[in-house]
Amino acid sequence: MATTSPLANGAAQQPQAGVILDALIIGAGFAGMYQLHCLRDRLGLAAQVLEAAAGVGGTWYWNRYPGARCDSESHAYRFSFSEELARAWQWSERYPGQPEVLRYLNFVADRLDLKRDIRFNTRVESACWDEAAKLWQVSTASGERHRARFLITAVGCLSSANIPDIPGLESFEGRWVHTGQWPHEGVDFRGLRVGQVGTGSTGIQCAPVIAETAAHLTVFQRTANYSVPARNAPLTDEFKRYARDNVAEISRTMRATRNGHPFFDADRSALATPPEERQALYDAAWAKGGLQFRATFGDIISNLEANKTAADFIRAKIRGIVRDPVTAAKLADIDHPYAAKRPPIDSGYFETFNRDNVALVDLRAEPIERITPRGIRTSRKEYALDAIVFATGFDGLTGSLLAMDIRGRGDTPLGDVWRDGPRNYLGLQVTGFPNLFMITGPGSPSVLCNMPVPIEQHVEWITGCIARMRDTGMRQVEARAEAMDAWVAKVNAAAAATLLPMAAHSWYMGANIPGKPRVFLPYAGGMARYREICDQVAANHYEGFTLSD
Ligand code: NA7
Repeated sequence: MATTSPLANGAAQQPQAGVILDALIIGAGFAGMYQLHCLRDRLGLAAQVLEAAAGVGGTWYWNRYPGARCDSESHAYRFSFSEELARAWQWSERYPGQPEVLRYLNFVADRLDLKRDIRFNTRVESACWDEAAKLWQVSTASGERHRARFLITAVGCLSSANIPDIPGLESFEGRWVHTGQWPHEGVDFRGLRVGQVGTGSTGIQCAPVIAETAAHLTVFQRTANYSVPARNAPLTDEFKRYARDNVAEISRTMRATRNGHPFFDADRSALATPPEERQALYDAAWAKGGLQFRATFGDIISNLEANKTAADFIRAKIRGIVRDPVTAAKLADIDHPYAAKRPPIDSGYFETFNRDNVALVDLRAEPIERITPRGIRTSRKEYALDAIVFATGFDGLTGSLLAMDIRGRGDTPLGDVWRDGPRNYLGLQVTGFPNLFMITGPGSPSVLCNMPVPIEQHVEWITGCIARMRDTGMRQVEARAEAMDAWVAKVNAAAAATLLPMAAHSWYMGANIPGKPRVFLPYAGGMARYREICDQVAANHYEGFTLSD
């Protein structure tokens, strides 16, 4: 391996293509940035990032829709590997908005001097394992070819936009846009009749903001959703001081909890708590707001009866907020357990339906038939629209990986190995794809967590593995088939121990994408447990992997 980066000449220009690198990293969000820092600055390797966008940020580069905001609390939405770095940044709100998160990631990239080793505007199209040379050959959309010993995908879990294949979209005479590909110059909805399709976390964030400027907003709801108020607000000086003075303690808590958030699930049971006390605890959690609502009782995501107490509480809140009883009934007609789909948090979502310029269309009662030049036609009528916002989510966890043509040993496409659903070991490696690591792909706790936490853990584990290989003169690492089979079984068992698979239409199951195999994608056993397993594997000489020269 190179001991210094051939690219590290300090020049503020795009790094060159063509040299053989120790590692290529795909994506410059949280994951790719930290992986570059670890390999280049800690191990002294020649590493480079290829990034499709014109800047760093990943998800936060693309998702610029109105109201885009992080659902993790700001003091925990950060890198934790450096106390100094954590103290050097000050968030302004309880939940940072997209522009502030993007500023934070640029701040980190500049502070660590990462941009000189990131090739921007470079979309990877294919990656092929060259068995003879023991190198990954990577090709980009602009025709560049790169070679590297290790290939690390840091492509994000939610970056392949799901634009529904609704007949007639091409005939629409107004403007349409997907929230995950929002134009940088913004969209001016003033005076327009807007239709919004989708009521997931994104739709719930953007509807209240769009309604403020649009002449009229029609929300097309296929599946009614729970949401808890975020209670976003500027941080007080006192809280800022707390966050700065307790960086290490907050990071320790994030690493110890099931979901990487800076709070533990209560260990009391909803069922064992007397109804009046339970109601008071839910009231307090509702007043406090945020994802912590889910942690009010320890059995909410594992016991259906316990879950029903949370679900009924939220349904009652919806009916209490929304004045029109018909609209309230549609919004509260939720068909899955609370938090079995990703639980949104909001800033005035249900209240938005009390505005005169907002209407709800229940697609279960009147499915979309087609898009016409003038709007959306359901089985009941045509809704006249000037603009359509697709808040329809992503081909999650596997979409961005399979969008690249990745081929392992024997020219085998990853898509073939994953035909019936993704298979890997620890979420990190696929048998037959030596020296390819995935950060927060399927089989990782990933999207069930506060994302920086699994990202840092994966990056540090991968860095440790590569360091061990360097120190022992090994050139190849590959997951063993039996280890991969055992991990797939563990991922399935972990999901089965929760209520999560009960939301049959969730993107956790791949169910939002027509034709995608229905498999529970992330590891639901908890981040803390996952970390223990990975540490054990490393301590046992990378048990389940074959390291060879
Ligand atoms: P989600 O959570 O996948 O939500 C997408 C929404 O779009 C959801 O309400 C879907 O209904 C709806 N949808 C998708 N396709 C269609 C079609 N064809 N017709 C009507 N409605 C449709 O994506 P988000 O962007 O909101 O959130 C993704 C993650 O980003 C989120 O979980 C956070 O982690 C951040 P469905 O429920 O499938 O019936």
